[in-house]
Amino acid sequence: MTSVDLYRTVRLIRRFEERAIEFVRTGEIVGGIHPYVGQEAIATGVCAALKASDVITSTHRGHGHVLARGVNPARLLAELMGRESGLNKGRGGSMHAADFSLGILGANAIVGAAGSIATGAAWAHRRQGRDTVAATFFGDGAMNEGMLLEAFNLAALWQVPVIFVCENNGYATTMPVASAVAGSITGRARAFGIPAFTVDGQDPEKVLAATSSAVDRARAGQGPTFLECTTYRFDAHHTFEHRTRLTYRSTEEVSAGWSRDPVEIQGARLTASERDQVDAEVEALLDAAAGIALGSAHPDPAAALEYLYASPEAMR
Ligand SMILES: Cc1ncc(C[n+]2csc(CCOP(=O)(O)OP(=O)(O)O)c2C)c(N)n1
Ligand SMILES: [Mg+2]
Repeated sequence: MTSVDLYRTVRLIRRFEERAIEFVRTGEIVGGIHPYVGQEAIATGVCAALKASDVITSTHRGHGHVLARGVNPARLLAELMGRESGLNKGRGGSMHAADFSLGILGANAIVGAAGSIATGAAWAHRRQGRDTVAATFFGDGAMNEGMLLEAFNLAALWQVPVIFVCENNGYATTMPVASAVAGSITGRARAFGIPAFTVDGQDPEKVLAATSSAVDRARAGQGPTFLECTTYRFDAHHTFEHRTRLTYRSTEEVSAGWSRDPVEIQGARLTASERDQVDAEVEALLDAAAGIALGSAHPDPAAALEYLYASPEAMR
């Protein structure tokens, strides 16, 4: 994966999210989204270290994860707009993107739940003799969910090839980490005997390097690794926040966050012309995606309940 490729992904996620926020404002996306703006380097670096046969699980803030995994932006945007041509036929929406053909076992709106799905999947693949690695993304808030701690336990006990990626953006909704998490985040993983590292989550190359080592360990049968990627959420917890006057973060704090922008950190590694070319490619891709999504039909209300209880086979 070249520096240009990593830049393309961070830029694609950033511009996808900015356009999605705009579609929330215009009402094309109903109900809002949890923007991934500021955290793009994590999805980019982690997914760049995986093979096509590997699997991931994602969260309520999951657009970046699935884009980095190779989902077609037109199908994701159509999904957010509830259209029939969406990734999940418009039935899943922002928080449930899944595409088994790309190893995306699903975003999950239940905080802390997807870690156990990834652990179970990695364990099952290993029992079937495959060399699959699972990466699971979750926030600092998930560190207080029992289900995730149970997943750490079995992953360590059974040496499951899973990579736990904690995106520590400093807050769970409006709750600062220091007010919610006792002890240290990596210390919790280490308590289960899981090697745990803190990584600069604003730099895709550092995330890629740390994840590559974790993938090597997992494939060599050495079990799980925990990566705490330190980051900052530049935008709202959810777009509803744009219409409120929450004061849990000062403007100074948010500006300080923007001073370590992953798009700029990676962009600085490209020449000006390389960067211009990628930016133009991304805009063209997203222009086309917006055209396709806006031109797609809404599902027939009479068919609203179809696919909700589909077997995994039906989602292919
Ligand atoms: C089990 C559960 N409890 C509460 C919620 C409501 N909720 C949605 S997002 C969120 C905050 C999650 O914070 P974090 O894990 O740090 O992720 P971030 O939003 O910062 O990306 C909460 C409490 C939920 N979805 N699931
Ligand atoms: Mg958080």
